[in-house]
Amino acid sequence: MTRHRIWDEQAECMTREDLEQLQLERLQSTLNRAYRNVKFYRNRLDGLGIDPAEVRTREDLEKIPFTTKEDLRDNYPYGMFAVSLKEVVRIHSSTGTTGKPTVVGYTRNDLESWSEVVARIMTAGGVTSDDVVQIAFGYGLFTGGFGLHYGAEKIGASVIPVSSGNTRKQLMIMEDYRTTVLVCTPSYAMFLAEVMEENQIERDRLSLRCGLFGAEPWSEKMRQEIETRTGIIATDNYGLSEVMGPGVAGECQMKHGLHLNEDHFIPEIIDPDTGRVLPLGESGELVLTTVKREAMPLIRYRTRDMTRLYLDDCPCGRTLIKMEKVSGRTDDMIIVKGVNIYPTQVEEVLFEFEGLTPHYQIVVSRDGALDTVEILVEVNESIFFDEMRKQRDLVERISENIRHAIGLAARVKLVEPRTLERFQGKAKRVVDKRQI
Ligand code: DLL
Repeated sequence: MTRHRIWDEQAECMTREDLEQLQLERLQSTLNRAYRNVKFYRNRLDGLGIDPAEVRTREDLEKIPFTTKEDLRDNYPYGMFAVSLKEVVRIHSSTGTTGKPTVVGYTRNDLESWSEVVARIMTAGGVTSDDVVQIAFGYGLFTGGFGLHYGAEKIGASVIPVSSGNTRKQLMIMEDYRTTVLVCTPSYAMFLAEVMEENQIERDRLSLRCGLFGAEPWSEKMRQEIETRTGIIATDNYGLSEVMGPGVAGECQMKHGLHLNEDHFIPEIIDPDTGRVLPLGESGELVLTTVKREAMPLIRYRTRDMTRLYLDDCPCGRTLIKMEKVSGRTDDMIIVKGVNIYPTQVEEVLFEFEGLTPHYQIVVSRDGALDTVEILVEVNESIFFDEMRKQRDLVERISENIRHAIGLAARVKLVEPRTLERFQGKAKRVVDKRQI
């Protein structure tokens, strides 16, 4: 086996002891700066009588309250900045589907750190200076496009900043410019694979080798489907704009958990209901503290993402803590009759059946006092033309497996090929009519 490439061996392969020492030093300086320069943190710590100098261990960090999305909104637009605007050289923001978006600032050093951590996860995903990288994430306020762009450039790859959308053009570029690495959301990769098949673009006419996918939850089954249909190695990478953007964590080609850049972000897992910190290995909500960021340090930021942290001996040699593939967001999770459902659970089941496409939508409605779940699943042409009896039989089998997987009866409805919406960015899988 070839030696695994590592972008920054010193940072990514540290002993746990050295890493924890480094984290602590950086944490202390972050807390001091946040206390001195961000009114929100000063008021909060003063209110609780906490002196940042008292935080001497990782356990002490637990005394500090969480920072939430609401806190960022309350301090809109620049209230969370720890530097003056003069030092800020870039501004991004989160999508802000509800209320005001959250604004994120970067100093020149922050941009440098950002491109470093993205270079790490891209190298882990297989990117080298010989690659031609097609970035089909949106460029703009969303951090996906620019984030991956600067990481790939740092590695020295040839970057094509095509941005999102225009699927035919994406495929033309992919073929003509001999793209070797595709960067986008997994749902868009799936859609590209579909359009490739429709247009009879054979896999071997393309030079694609790897795909680095992220920005939304996706199941293992979805990975297998993308890999089989496109013939590439697909890895997952994770991040969020509030703490920086992509580059927080990413899989290596072992595809067994995401290496989290712990020298930049201290992770914790909490019980989302009680806020209690859970022991290593347990599943819960990921909380991140930035320890290198200058413009906007965040202390114990509640990501709302559900995952698990663990340590293992990854054959790639990285010693950074691992994060399991994110199963979903606490706010994407639908609670029906007290049962928690994540779209990825439904996705896993759908992939078990022949004749279905990976396009689906979960619709939750309220019928009187009763909540009902309907799952719309797009079928492919072969099933569509099948007789009614076969279709009914398929619906029954899907319903049975879904009931088994989520512990709840859902109505399954097959819909015609190409009728559900396709997404060029993040897919929206749930329509919750109860809130309307
Ligand atoms: O999605 C940053 C990003 C861009 C990550 C490109 C990876 C690649 P936001 O728009 O702020 O930032 O959305 C962040 O997306 O809290 C998760 O809920 C979700 N998310 C991001 N990556 C993954 C992933 C970017 N690999 C929110 N798996 C996060 C599951 C993900 N969910």
